[in-house]
Amino acid sequence: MPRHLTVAAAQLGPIARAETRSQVVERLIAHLREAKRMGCDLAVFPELALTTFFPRWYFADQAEIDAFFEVEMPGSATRPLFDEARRLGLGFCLGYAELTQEEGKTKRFNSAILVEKSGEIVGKYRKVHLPGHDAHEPWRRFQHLEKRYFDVGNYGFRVFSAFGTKIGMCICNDRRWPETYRSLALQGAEMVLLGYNTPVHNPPAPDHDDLALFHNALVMQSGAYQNGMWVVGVAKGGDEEGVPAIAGSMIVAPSGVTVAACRSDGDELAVARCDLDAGASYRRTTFNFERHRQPWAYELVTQRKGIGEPVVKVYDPPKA
Ligand code: ING
Repeated sequence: MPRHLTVAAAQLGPIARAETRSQVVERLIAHLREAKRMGCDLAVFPELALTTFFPRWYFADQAEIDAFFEVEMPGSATRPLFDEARRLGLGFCLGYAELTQEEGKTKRFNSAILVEKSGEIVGKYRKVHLPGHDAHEPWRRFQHLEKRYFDVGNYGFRVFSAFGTKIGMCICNDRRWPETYRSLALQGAEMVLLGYNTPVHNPPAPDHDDLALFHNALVMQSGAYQNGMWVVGVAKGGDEEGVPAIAGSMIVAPSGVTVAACRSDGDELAVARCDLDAGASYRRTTFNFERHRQPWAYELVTQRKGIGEPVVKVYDPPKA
């Protein structure tokens, strides 16, 4: 019996700093209703989908920073989103800034949750790869202070049984690192959901700017194909507070082919009816991890003894 999941990449255009949580939640609810009309089971929202991408600014005052964080999920402003999703019978994935107490310490994470059609939170992820810098760097046209404002995610990469499949999550910069997809695939993930805020201009490497959309597609299509998984990547795009960000939201099949994509850089849905068995032929042949992978070979085995020839430890490969 074929298994299908109809998924919406629920792209957002800019969120102004002045936009309240309730105003943003109204936009998210409009997406949920349209996704339901289009027959979706699941809607995927971008990274930090409740506020403007605040790491673009340096704030000296912690209280100003913390105003962008959620101290409970759902909270009063986000409960209408959960209620509407449950009423519609739709699940969703939501990126947000999480402020929490752990072992008596205040922690701040760039997080995402997976919410089933019942309205229950069935998965949570905290961003591992934090890009950018932690000190204020006035030379930049805009800041990218994720390393200053967030702790490194402490859940690692995990897979959640939901929507009749196994779903992994990651966030934005995570999508650029092949280990992200592989560690989820090794746990049996059939689909990876991710949101992103990606400025067109990367101050330390302006020569990469023209390739921003190409790199965006490259990393998600590669991740999908090399692991026989569906990848759903959802942007917050457009010119947000004077900083242009790429859009390019897309749904990529395990073949690596993009089967649905947004055309605008505003609020837009891209929808695909995903065959959850589409990855099987890749995982059974080309990317049969059990048959073809050689984990012992991937260790970094070179070490230098002072100056001179690297010492490379030679392994006797385990008997096949
Ligand atoms: N944003 C960017 C991303 O990885 C970035 C950071 C931009 C990295 C351009 C490299 C080049 O898509 C976030 N939020 O991670």
